[in-house]
Amino acid sequence: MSNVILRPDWYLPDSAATDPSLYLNRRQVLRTLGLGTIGLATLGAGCGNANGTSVGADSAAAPRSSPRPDGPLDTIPANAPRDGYPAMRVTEGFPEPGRPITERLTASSYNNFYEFRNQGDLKDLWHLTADYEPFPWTIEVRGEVEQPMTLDVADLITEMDLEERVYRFRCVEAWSMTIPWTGFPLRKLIEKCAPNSNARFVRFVSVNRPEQMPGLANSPWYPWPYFEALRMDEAMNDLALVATGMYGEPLPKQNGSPLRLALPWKYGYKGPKAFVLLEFTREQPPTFWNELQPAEYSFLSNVNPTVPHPRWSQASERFLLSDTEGERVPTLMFNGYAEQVGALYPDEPQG
Ligand SMILES: Nc1nc2c(c(=O)[nH]1)N[C@H]1C(S)=C(S)[C@@H](COP(=O)(O)O)O[C@H]1N2
Ligand SMILES: [Mo]
Repeated sequence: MSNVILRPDWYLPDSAATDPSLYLNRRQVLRTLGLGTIGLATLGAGCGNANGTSVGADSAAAPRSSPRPDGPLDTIPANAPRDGYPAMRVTEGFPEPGRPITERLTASSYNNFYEFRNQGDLKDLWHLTADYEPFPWTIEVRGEVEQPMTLDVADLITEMDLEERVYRFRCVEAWSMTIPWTGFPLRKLIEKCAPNSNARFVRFVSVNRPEQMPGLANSPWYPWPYFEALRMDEAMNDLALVATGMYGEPLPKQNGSPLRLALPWKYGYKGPKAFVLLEFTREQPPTFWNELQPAEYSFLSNVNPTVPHPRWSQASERFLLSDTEGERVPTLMFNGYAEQVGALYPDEPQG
């Protein structure tokens, strides 16, 4: 489907990006930017008064046996398939992001992945992923399908034509990045699953391994495992991507290895990481954040600057270019993808 294919440009060695002092200074830098405050506000949003820092996180932590990774990119699993990497960049069918790509180390060291959250700087979790072993990995497919099946993810990655897509990424907490994902359309995965004509929604459930994921052990008040869902017409949209990699390589663990969804018109939490189940349903399934705080996190959760979060405006966002550069910019309708997805949401204010 692509006439325009560009070779990714960020393979050029960039010594600045690998200077450890950059990420060692992160906390300090983010505090200066005011991001620490946003993070704390969101913690309250997500789990009410069950504030993670008040729990004896160390005593509850899963035993950690593997050595701490040296840096955020050392968490790319050694046994992740690399066939098809780096993939050719596709630019047809959706707009250019209109802003530069976020620095790679920032995208892999400022994360939301509650299964790994511990204490302190809650975004700083890459070093807690040592015990997590994504491969081998299978996905169970069930519900309204012709035939339930189990898919091996390494096979899937090898068999799919991988492509690179540079998407804008917007978290509900009002920060954003620009990410070069590697992956394949969710539509292709769904076609492989062969849903029947009763299927109106598709539900995703993330992995639940408390012995490998310290955040699971430390936050029993959440309804683990993480669960999300989309309407079928959303899931079949061209923009919906199954990401298996980023920046030309397989996903680091903290970014959702071995696979996660990238839905650029929705708030980040609509894209489950590390899912192990795909279930096709007739009825709208419950979703994790919506179940916890329905007034704050809707089922659709499209990026919409005219619909404020009850506790903050969504009209603008802090665009994180690097650990030290975070400019406040206006948020765009459907995160800039209104032309691609606006017709799916006739009831949503689009002014
Ligand atoms: N399983 C799972 N998936 C998840 C989350 C999570 O905590 N657990 N966090 C979500 C949120 S809030 C965001 S913003 C993105 C963050 O992706 P990143 O860390 O790769 O930027 O993942 C989403 N997917
Ligand atoms: Mo998020």
